[in-house]
Amino acid sequence: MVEAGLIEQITELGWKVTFDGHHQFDAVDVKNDPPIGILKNPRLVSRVTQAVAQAVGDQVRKGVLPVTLGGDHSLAMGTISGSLSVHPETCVIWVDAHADINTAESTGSGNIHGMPVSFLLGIGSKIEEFSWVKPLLKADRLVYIGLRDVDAAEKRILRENNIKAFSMHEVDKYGIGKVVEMALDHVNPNRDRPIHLSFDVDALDPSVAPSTGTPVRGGLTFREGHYICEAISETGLLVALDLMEVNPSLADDDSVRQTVQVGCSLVRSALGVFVYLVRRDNNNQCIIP
Ligand code: B3U
Ligand code: MN
Ligand code: MN
Repeated sequence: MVEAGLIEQITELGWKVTFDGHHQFDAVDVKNDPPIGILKNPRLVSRVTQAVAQAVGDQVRKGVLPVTLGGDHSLAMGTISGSLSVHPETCVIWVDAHADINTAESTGSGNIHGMPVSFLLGIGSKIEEFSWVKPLLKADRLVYIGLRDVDAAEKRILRENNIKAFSMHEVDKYGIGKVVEMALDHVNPNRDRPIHLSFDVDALDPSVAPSTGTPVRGGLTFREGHYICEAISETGLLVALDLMEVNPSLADDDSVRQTVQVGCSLVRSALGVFVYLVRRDNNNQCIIP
């Protein structure tokens, strides 16, 4: 996405952009990373996401809007921890085909990208390696859009924790405009809380975004995906953005080009309304313009 010109495109919108570089997290030197239970690459994922939490938190604290491009959606454990460490009242809009809310007990795959939300909520058994992740996210500050591939155990977790989710069924039923409005009414009824948008590109239909690890048919159209970003941009409350699971190593050249372009385009839409954002008063409370 960076090679495809994203930095220039955002600059063109009027933002002053600082590119932080392609983080390879050289400091994260994990030579031996056997599974913990069935969790795969736990030390690597933990250390990278912890570094991301620090990087994102530092930017949000300065009043800079961090855009994190990924990569495995477990990264959102880091990005959302970063946002919440600065603005505890932040609400999260999670756009995805998947709920990514398995716990260490419920996961069937052991893939940590299927689990970040449970870590952020502090549900499921605690894993020492991830003890740095504080349960700062409240279930009523989280809303999903685009779900269509949710494990039975995840459905139970969503129900038990009373978590609001707008699946593709609701998108079909109400239309995307109404769904975004209802989602915002749920997590941000007075439109006064900072918003962290975590957008997994596999929320889009695979015909729109094919180069991703776990495509699922029946997803958001090109316009529905963009509408979500535009509507959130319009609130003026966006404090951090993740655009995840774009994987240029998957699929043919045309598919990669198409997916990278749609990823850039979603980021432009989310940053399209140029406003700033969250300032603080003397009591360290957000001042929303
Ligand atoms: N729920 C399954 C599948 C999955 C979740 N997120 C993705 N796939 N990308 C799991 O592995 O936890
Ligand atoms: Mn995801
Ligand atoms: Mn997904």
